[in-house]
Amino acid sequence: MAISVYAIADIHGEYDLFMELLNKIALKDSDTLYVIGDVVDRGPHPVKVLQQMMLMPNVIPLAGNHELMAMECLNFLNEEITDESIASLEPEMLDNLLVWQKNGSASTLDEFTRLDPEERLDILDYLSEFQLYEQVQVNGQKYLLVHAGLGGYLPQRPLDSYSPAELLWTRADYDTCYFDDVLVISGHTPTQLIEDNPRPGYIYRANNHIAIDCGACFDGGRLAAFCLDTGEEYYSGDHQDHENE
Ligand SMILES: [Mn+2]
Repeated sequence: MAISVYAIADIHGEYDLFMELLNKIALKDSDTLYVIGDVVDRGPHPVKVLQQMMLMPNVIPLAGNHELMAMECLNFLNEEITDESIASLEPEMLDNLLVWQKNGSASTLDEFTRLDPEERLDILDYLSEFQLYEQVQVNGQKYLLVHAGLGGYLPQRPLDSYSPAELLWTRADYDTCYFDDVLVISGHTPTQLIEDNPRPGYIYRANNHIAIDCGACFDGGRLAAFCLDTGEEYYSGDHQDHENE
């Protein structure tokens, strides 16, 4: 039986699009699916997507900048209020909360607060497993999977020397080929926003970059899956505005 490897990025709470896309690629238990960050925030059901991923041992989750923000804030908010936690509400934590709020935290917080304490801890445990990047080889082709990056790029710089911010916040430089023999698959920047992209809103390939965030949570956007074995692209139906639930 042929085994396939797929990548999806920037699901952003779009549970229905995620399920539709899983159906479309007919993901088998023996296949591997890398989810390259930004599962949470913006769209309606971030926690529901996380819980679905938790049921799937063949999903390998990588962190996005939104998971970084959510982790910091949820770990803080989930602690019991004590003298100590009030004292730790320093300007830096207030700033973290504000930045997260500006970046679409509402749906994540809303679903998270509806969970019982045990379910909350399961979510926090799961988020703590998310890796910063992953290197894989499929059919002899090397890939680097990373949400954004690489801030402070230098050709000889070892990957483990990049900071979380450089990997998860800095937009990829699609004009620069980072590695001659490695294809870099990233999300973070909706392909609608890549300059001179002939196919905005679809997977973008140039200079050994494969950009797969097709703006699922935005009007006119879609969720994309990239098959590392075949280079095939799969898309959810176009994003529809959903009713508020
Ligand atoms: Mn994103």
